[in-house]
Amino acid sequence: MPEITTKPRTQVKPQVERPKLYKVILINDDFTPREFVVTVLKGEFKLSEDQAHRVMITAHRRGVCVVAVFTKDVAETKATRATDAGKAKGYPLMFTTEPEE
Ligand code: TYC
Repeated sequence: MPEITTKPRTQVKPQVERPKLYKVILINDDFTPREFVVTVLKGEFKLSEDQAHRVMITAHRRGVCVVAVFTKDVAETKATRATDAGKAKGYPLMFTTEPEE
């Protein structure tokens, strides 16, 4: 029996697209104790003591530091939780999110 082969006429779009990623950014302030910033970075972002200290000191010196990159939902949830951890102690500690270029 002869085989009938058909060629697809249209290009099939890939089914999965890479989700857009968002940076979580730590903002410096003059009031939040350094050690508290390090504790929040370790707790919420699972950074090591060394990584957390580097991120904190970079924000302290330069004004801001990228903490990590996540999907939009995860970045926003973590930024909110980390900001709220400071608020709960009366500190103006602030994390924001921003889409990656
Ligand atoms: N600048 C703060 C201080 O001197 C420490 C600090 C660092 C606060 C980084 C916020 O994102 C921050 N106590």
